[in-house]
Amino acid sequence: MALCTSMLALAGDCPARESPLKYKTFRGLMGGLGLVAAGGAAWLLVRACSGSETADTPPKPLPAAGSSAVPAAGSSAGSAAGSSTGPAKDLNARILIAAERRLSSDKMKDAIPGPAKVNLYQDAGFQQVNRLKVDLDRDDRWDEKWTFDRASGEVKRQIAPADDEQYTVELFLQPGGGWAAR
Ligand SMILES: [Ca+2]
Repeated sequence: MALCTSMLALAGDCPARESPLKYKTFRGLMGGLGLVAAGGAAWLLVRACSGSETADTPPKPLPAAGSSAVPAAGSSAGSAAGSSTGPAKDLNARILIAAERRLSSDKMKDAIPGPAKVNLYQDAGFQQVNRLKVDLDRDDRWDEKWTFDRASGEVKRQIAPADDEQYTVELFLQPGGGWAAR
């Protein structure tokens, strides 16, 4: 039996080493191969048919190709500081929601999961977040500072377009939801 083990183990065919588990694995493997073969045959069939019928009608783009048009989250971090479309708009909406929080301390670091770092601050005397800072690219330099005047409802957004903490752009949240300079 030792001979069998040593000789046939290489071929994976030794009866002494046969076990239900191994048989199951074998069955699974063969089943998988069968599926692959069936899939390949079906693919060839489809390809043959479509090849004869779509000579003058280009195939529709695959759904996967269309999905690539959707911008990936955070793909434009750092360059979209002043933008009001796409991921930046989504981020701004999430920031405004986060800013409605009432913190149990004076600060909440990294309050929004994602590529941008957002720190919330609730200074003494405030019952909810009254300012926040945004680091779009997490380079430890703030790209934006937001201030919430809870009495008037005014939301001021100061932006450092060069990511150098020089806040040269100042925008205010408009009643309709957009941003505008004063
Ligand atoms: Ca930054």
